[in-house]
Amino acid sequence: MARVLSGIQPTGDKHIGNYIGAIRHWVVDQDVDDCFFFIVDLHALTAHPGPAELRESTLRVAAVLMACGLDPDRCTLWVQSHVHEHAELAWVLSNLAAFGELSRMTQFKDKSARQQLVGAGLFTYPVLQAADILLYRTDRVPVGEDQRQHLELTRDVAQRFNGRFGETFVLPEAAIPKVGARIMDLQDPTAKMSTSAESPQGTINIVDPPDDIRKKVRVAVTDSGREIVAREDKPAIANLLTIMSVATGRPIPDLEAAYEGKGYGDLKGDLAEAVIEYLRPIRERYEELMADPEEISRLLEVGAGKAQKVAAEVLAEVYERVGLLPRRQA
Ligand code: ATP
Ligand code: LTN
Repeated sequence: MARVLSGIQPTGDKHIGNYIGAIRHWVVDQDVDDCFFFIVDLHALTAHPGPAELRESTLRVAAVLMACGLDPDRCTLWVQSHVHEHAELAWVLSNLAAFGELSRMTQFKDKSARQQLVGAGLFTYPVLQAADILLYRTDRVPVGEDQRQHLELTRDVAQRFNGRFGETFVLPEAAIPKVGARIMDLQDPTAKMSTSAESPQGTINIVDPPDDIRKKVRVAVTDSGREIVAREDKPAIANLLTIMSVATGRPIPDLEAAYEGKGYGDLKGDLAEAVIEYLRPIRERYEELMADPEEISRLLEVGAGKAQKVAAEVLAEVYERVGLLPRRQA
């Protein structure tokens, strides 16, 4: 069985881009492979969230993941900071990641341009991500398009470590879906849908109430012309058609044929209703789960225990290989 692993940030409400590009694939993977999914609260610190907000978002994102169908009985689901080995391996690996290569990370360049205090943690963010992945000897990492560069760095760091200290880490493959790996912002179809977008109107959250979804779709930016086709010169319409295709299970060419001669307003009306129906069961399950936060914490604790068993073993091997003196048994 392949080892599959991925992480998600506890920032804001997770959006339909996260669901289409990543989470829905994890739900399928958990029945096929040995799956590890976690909430990256240590990574979230790089964006300087308030303490109360971070604690609350972490629990909410756990509920969203379970509502989407991640089942703690069928996968290992935990909070990153509960397994201290992530941070420890990151320190070791930070000595194998070059300053130059970290400086070239596009996410670092984008995010640092928007922050007042650019912390060293934002710079070494991809090193912590490499530690997350390598700590579990991961074969496959299902993620959206924006994570491709971080996965390449992870492989480079793993190769460097193996070359210097002997075969220790598995080289992970990124698994990026062909359709929906980059859902765009409804207000700006040249930018990816994101939690940190300028306007919340461009982002459909997984647990948005139906009226919010109707409004966001209604005011979505469109392209010039009237044709409903997924062409490169029609990025806004192509994005709406992609979301429609995923939500209805109908291939894009079928949708293009069905909307021939119709207007943007027709597409938007149908899209809003399709998205509402697509997300309805998730929102309902989310409300149920949020009524019992104690149970969410309990499930996360079970997950942390399972994850730590693997992580502790791999970290001990790494410490040994790099020459850290073992602590004498008492
Ligand atoms: P931000 O954009 O504010 O940094 P985020 O919305 O990307 O946050 P993450 O927790 O970082 O949220 O992402 C979780 C998963 O969702 C990752 O695998 C990521 O690649 C994927 N993803 C994020 N945005 C999109 C998108 N617009 N389309 C498809 N997949 C996405
Ligand atoms: N950087 C990722 C989140 C993340 C992750 C990981 C994804 C942290 N560690 C390990 C896959 C594997 C993001 O911003 N989506």
